[in-house]
Amino acid sequence: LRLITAIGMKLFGSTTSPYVRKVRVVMAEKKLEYLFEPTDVWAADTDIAATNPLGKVPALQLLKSGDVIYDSRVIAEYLDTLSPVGKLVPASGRDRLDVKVWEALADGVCDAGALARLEAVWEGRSDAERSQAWINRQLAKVQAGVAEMSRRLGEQPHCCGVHLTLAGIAVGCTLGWLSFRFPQLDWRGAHSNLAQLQDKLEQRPSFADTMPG
Ligand code: GSF
Repeated sequence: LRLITAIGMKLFGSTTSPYVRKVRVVMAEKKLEYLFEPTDVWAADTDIAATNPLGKVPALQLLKSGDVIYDSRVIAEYLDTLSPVGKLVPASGRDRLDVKVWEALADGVCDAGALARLEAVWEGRSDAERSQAWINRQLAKVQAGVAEMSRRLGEQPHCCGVHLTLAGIAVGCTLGWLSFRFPQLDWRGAHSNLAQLQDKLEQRPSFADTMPG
């Protein structure tokens, strides 16, 4: 007997975005199927705004209703409700709060890193318009955020509790993106506990199949 399930979701995204990767890893860990629509939000002719008025990825279209949901935190939390397989966000209380703060921290590091990178490389800005002071301000947040991840992790094998949660997924996507975009930051050299965590995460098929680039 073969069970045929219609694929009900389309994910708009790129293979370099850490936020998109977070959603793809959640999909894989939850064993959910989806269509992937490669989307370059920086292309001159992008029509992403027709899907997400904020012009950003990830955006997830629910094919039955046509509704589009964003951003990655909303999508990840929604996906976790779709299947009981591998619960990634605790239902309530302190554990739930911990996972959400970890995710905010990990995403916040990417937010600051992305602002620094865009200031340095965005084509819409001339060299005279680029501010090194702004880049430094954002990179300081990246450094402080990574240090806080290391402090929070301590010697635990997981960010929260005794198995993988959305916290670990968000942290892994952030660290992978930092290695990809800011190799000179050398977070591995500075924080061996995070390096150990990342090595374990990257052995999971969900991570191995979604390496940035
Ligand atoms: C951030 C998405 C985002 O900045 C989320 O989904 O969690 N808080 C949101 N996406 C970037 C791509 S990337 O930097 O990963 C994006 O789409 N930027 C386009 C733009 O015009 O800012």
